[in-house]
Amino acid sequence: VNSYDFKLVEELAKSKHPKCYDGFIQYGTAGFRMKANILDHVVFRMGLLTALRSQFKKATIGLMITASHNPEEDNGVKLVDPSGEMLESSWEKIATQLANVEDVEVCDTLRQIIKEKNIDTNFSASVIIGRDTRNSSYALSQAAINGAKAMNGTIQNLEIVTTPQLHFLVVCTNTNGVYGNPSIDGYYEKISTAFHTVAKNIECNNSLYTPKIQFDAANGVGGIAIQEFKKRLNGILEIDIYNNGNGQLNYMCGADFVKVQQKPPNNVPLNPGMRCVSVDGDADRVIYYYTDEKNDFHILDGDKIATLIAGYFKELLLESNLTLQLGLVQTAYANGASTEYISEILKVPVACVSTGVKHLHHKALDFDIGVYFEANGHGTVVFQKTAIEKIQSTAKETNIPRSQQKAAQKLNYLINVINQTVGDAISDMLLIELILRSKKWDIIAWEKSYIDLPNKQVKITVKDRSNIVTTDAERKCVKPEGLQDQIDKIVEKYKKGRSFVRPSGTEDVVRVYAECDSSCNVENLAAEVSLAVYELAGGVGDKPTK
Ligand code: G16
Repeated sequence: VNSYDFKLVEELAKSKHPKCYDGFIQYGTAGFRMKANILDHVVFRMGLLTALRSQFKKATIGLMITASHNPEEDNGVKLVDPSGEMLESSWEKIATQLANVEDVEVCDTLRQIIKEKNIDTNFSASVIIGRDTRNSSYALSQAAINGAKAMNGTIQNLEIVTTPQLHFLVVCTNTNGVYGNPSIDGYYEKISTAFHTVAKNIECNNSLYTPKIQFDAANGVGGIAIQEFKKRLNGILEIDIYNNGNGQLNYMCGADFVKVQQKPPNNVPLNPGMRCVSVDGDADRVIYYYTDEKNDFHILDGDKIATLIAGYFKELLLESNLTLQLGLVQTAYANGASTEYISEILKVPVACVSTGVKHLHHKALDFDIGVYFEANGHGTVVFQKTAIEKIQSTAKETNIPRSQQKAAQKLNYLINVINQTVGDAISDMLLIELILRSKKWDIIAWEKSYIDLPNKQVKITVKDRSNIVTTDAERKCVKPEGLQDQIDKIVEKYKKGRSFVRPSGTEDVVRVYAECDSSCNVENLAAEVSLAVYELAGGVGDKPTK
């Protein structure tokens, strides 16, 4: 403990990064997220904590400054564990405690963490820091650096990167380069090389698939990354980029806007049948969409992505005669039609967990190959080490039918297109492009695999969203009393009806999800449930109406 300069830490906590917010703040779905102007002390303290986490795990830890899909004036901080996963939940509690204590208590809290976790303070802490393109992100990243440095941490500042790039680098560093070269160039190189290898063997002649997409970068950091991929994939995939930093971040554009509003983003031309992609502010979510000849809008969300990937991997596993257990993980937001399609048609085991990629990622590791996606487009595929070894040995096997070996080879290359460390909008998009290319599908053929039930998401503002408590992977509401009974009664009236409510972990709202047999009915269902939330959970502002 003596190796730290606690005097300096206390000085910084009191004078340079003082607490300027009295409310209770919580490590949420993806770290702390709030208005950027009250976040400085939180980020400084997370810098301190990251160094301790690094010493505890004896590995490099990541810290990302971003509020992802939230509006420009918000910001946030999330910690990345050594294997690229989100921070372990027991440490979320520690992070919450440290973020809320008074300035004078910061050092004692650190001492307590060191003692309780028996941290080896002699281990040299190592932290990788990145930030998104928000105006507030630079200053906040400096606060995080001040914190990590005060705890003697060695810092690698990546400056502006996508969240998935940061996760990638953490894993590459901790695997000593086995997962990939620990540099941003290494990230582009690994993914684009694998993309080239698969794509060059798939002809696009006589195919519904055309190698061209329109890309909405949400005016965020995804624009920088896609620009680099565009260069590297020149001649193999044409990418037209829109909302590339000339407008407000996530405003009327981006994956969250498209999914929640069920509308195309601003500034992207509507060319009937053209495959369009929207990512979010830190490029970890992806949504596909198109408009048809009648200008009707069609969305292909995380559920459609998950089923496309799982279906294709199942085909490759059959062709390569590999017996690996493939599974899919969703949340309560998954469209009922997708879950039915996965279990009845694809016959792939499906699990449902709470919102937050941290939960999905964890569950997906139960399978040899785990595909996980939230309906909002956040997800990836994870492979057990033993599964990769089996795939690789079959890919090298010459004593088997050529088609079997070829399928294993394809799987082997696809693994390198995927950023397994967390949902990565661009690597996901490139995987989808390769699958569509292989299947000779345009976006309409893909959409036809199953028909989504009409669905709607609504945000309700309440006095205190922590009054809403859920269970059963957020599908049932246990508090406030009586709300679930009301929801059940409402849902009963709608054919194929389903609805649930949960407090958001990234915004100060309660989310309502509804789905049923028709788009007209789903409006009513969502409105009725919203009203019940408003009335029973202390709604503020305008009352929801039918
Ligand atoms: C984050 C999480 C996602 C989650 C989303 C919304 O996404 O990483 O897993 O689905 O927030 O969470 P909530 O409904 O609790 O607000 P992002 O892209 O904003 O980091």
